[in-house]
Amino acid sequence: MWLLLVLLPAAALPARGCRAPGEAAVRVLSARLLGLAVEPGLDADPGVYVGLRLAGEHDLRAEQRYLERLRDTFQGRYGRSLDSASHSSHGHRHRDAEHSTDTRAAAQWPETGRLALYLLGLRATCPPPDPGPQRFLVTWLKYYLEKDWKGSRRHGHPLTSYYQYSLGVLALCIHHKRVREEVIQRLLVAEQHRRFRHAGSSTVDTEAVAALAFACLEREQLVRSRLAAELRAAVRGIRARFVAAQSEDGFIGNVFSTPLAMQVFIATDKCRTQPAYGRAMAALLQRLDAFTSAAAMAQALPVLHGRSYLDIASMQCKEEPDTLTPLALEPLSVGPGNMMVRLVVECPVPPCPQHLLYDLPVPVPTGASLLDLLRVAPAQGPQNFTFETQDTSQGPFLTSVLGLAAQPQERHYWQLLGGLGSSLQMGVADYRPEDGETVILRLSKW
Ligand code: B12
Repeated sequence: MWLLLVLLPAAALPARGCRAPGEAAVRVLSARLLGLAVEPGLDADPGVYVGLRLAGEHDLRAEQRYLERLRDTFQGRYGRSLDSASHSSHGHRHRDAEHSTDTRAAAQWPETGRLALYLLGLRATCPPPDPGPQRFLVTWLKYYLEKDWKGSRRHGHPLTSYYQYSLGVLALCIHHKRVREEVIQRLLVAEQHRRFRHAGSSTVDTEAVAALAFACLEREQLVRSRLAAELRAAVRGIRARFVAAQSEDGFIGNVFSTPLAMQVFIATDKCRTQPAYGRAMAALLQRLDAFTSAAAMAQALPVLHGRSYLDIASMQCKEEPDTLTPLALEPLSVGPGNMMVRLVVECPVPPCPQHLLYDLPVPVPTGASLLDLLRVAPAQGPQNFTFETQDTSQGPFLTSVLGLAAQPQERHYWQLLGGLGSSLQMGVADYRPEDGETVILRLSKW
């Protein structure tokens, strides 16, 4: 079955004339994403659905079931008007108690990015779903963008992040909905002043999504000509910075941000003329094995089919090859030998009792992940080593260490670093330390 899958020709999908490599490995990646999507237990994720829809081959029934799972979540939360949500949050009684709790929660903390990805997914669905219920979703997304925008005025940044804010602008544009020019201006000014940087991460992912939003607004003619010219200049600047930032090995930012950066070349029709694009594609094809989480795979698949999120706006429902079958990821082997990794926990921000909370060598089987290591880390004195994670489509996100939970509203997070202080480029489940290495968990602000 494995062999058959690899030998079958991949469907060619030349979208807007950008090269789709059509390699067997790309098809395997699609099949693995499908495998993760049909796995029971994991919550459905709108970004994963977008990835499945922008791939070349499909399992249409599995995609339909996945969409139904998403619909259950999102229609429950956003399937009614904002007015009814604000009424229910002021104590009005509802027949459907569960529904009203869900809508009330929605009215509080913006879920800009997930809602934007869901709307992108709906627009990428064939045949197009009934547009009626989408009306409320669009209103909710506009409301979240405004909340984010106000947050950004008070604190100097959106309540969620510039990444999510950009996704919000992009999704409304793909649905051909206008947003206030001030909302766009704020993103543009942040880009012009290079405000996307935050601790421990490069700006490439966020710049790429912002550039896609700008390119969409310009292409769909949703802004006045003066602003359109500014957006065009910003996209040109971002593209030039990507070319300058490309490393010797072909990546832009790192392996995980490269697909998003490549989307900008596709969306602006530079994929055939810009050599950086071809180099990035070659580099990506060499490292498809790095894409192990559903979210990472879903972000890589569009460019591997020569597509960007902007193609969703002009998606035409033709017959789609219903030929994909799910493939399970083989677990990586560990052992037989053992290794020693030094685990350090640092807490340098205000709520911390002291700076250094933990520092011990931990014996683990060779090839163990950081997550395996955390599970067996020994007690230091009277204190057991404890930690908590939360499942996301990127994998388990470390939320708490030694009883100290990072407060997302304070923009605190448990950052993962190597011994020399460099931020790791993978999460706890994917990172595999080497013998003798030091790993630091540090409560940081981003
Ligand atoms: C913003 C962001 C963050 C913020 C998230 C907080 C927030 N409220 O927004 C902060 C700064 C906390 C963060 C932390 C980390 N991040 Co980050 N992050 C991003 C970014 C730019 C956008 C994510 C997003 O908003 N997606 C859209 C929303 C709608 O989707 P979502 O699924 O709801 O997003 C949530 C999860 O993605 C989660 N999250 C964010 N980063 C990570 C990383 C991992 C490994 C996990 C499991 C979850 C996770 O927080 C998001 C917001 O709630 C992505 C870029 C990208 N290409 O995806 C990188 C990205 C996901 N992060 C990455 C990494 C490596 C990390 C860290 C491991 C860095 C480090 N060395 O500490 C840590 C996670 C450590 C931990 N505690 O487990 C990598 C993941 C690579 C991979 N596939 O393994 C990415 C792809 C960046 C990159 N190009 O390298 N990140």
